[in-house]
Amino acid sequence: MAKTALVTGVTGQDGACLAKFLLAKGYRVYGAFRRSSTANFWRLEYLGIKDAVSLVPFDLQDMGSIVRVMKEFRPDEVYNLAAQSFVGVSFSQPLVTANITGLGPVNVLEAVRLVKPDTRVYQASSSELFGKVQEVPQNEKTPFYPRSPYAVAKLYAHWAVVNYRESYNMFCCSGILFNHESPLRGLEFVTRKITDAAARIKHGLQDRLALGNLEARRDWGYAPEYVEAMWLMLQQKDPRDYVIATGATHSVREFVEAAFSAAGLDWQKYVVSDSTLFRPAEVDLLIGDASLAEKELGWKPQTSFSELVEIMVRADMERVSQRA
Ligand code: NDP
Ligand code: GDR
Repeated sequence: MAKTALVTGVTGQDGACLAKFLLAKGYRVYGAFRRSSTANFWRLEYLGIKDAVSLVPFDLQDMGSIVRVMKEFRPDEVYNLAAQSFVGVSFSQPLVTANITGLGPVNVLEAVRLVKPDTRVYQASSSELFGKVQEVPQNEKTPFYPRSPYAVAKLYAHWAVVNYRESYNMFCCSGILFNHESPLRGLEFVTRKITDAAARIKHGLQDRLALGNLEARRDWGYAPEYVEAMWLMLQQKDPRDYVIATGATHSVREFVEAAFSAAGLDWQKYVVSDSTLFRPAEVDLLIGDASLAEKELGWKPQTSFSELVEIMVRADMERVSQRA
């Protein structure tokens, strides 16, 4: 019998990448998506898997809808990737973010507990939990210090997972994933905003790129590798939370330089600073130590920073040239 997985947030970057990964492993994949007036399946179409995923409507804020999905499909594994995931917007929409990103995962945990408590649950935690970092690099034992409504909400969900594991002996765990990017990244995130702009400027469709804080440093990895780590966590004998990261850090400025250079452009001619894009509180430096994941999951990052930038620039150049 094929294993079954429910992936929430299947229309997002990670949901689409994970669905592709699980299908290749022979899983039956139920992709949970929220209804909107305009269909948003471009990532599943880009990966050529839209028809292979069984799409089920639900909303993370509506526990009844998750209970119904659990009762109908009784999945072996649930990957809860759905969230209001944009840190910048969380400052202007803190309550929506708290409801979706903080309380939403508790709806999933409760639905699993009530309907099929032996289902294994993965929760998408984040390096944003480290925020104002208390040590460098950050590992599973580093104290948290969230710096945004998004991170505060994720912290609530993170501890809810620990609590369900300890209270009900459920197999649930969180991956504390550092930033991971790909050509499927949303355009609001800085990497994709940069690679898309570089491609559009190169093709004469745009003449400037406004950015906020260029000095923030992130540990950027390649998304298709990170979804494998999610799966590995649910295949272990015992549930445990893991940091997933590359162990290298780069500034936004370095990302801009590399991306514009890959597009054959001098970034200084096009990039302007926009103070409205600075955040009320910033996470200045993230760099992860994923040695526990390497030891216990056998997981190691494969794609370097410069390879990641090239993959993203190439994909955006192709996309833009097809439209131009
Ligand atoms: P995206 O923003 O690309 O995707 C988020 C998904 O959540 C979308 O499918 C979105 O649906 C869905 N969603 C949002 N609100 C609801 C809701 N109320 N009900 C149902 N679905 C909803 O995020 P990523 O794929 O990049 O990230 C996946 C998860 O991992 C998120 O939880 C994110 O916070 C977390 N994370 C991501 C990291 C990264 O670097 N990418 C690093 C660490 C953690 P719709 O398409 O309709 O908007
Ligand atoms: P982040 O990603 O906040 O780390 O969260 P994002 O790409 O939005 O920001 C990274 C850094 O770049 C700076 N920055 C800008 N950011 C955006 N979006 N737009 C700009 O114009 C801009 N200029 C500078 C930001 O200030 C920040 O320092 C991502 C999300 O995927 C989360 O869901 C996830 O949990 C974390 O990564 C790990």
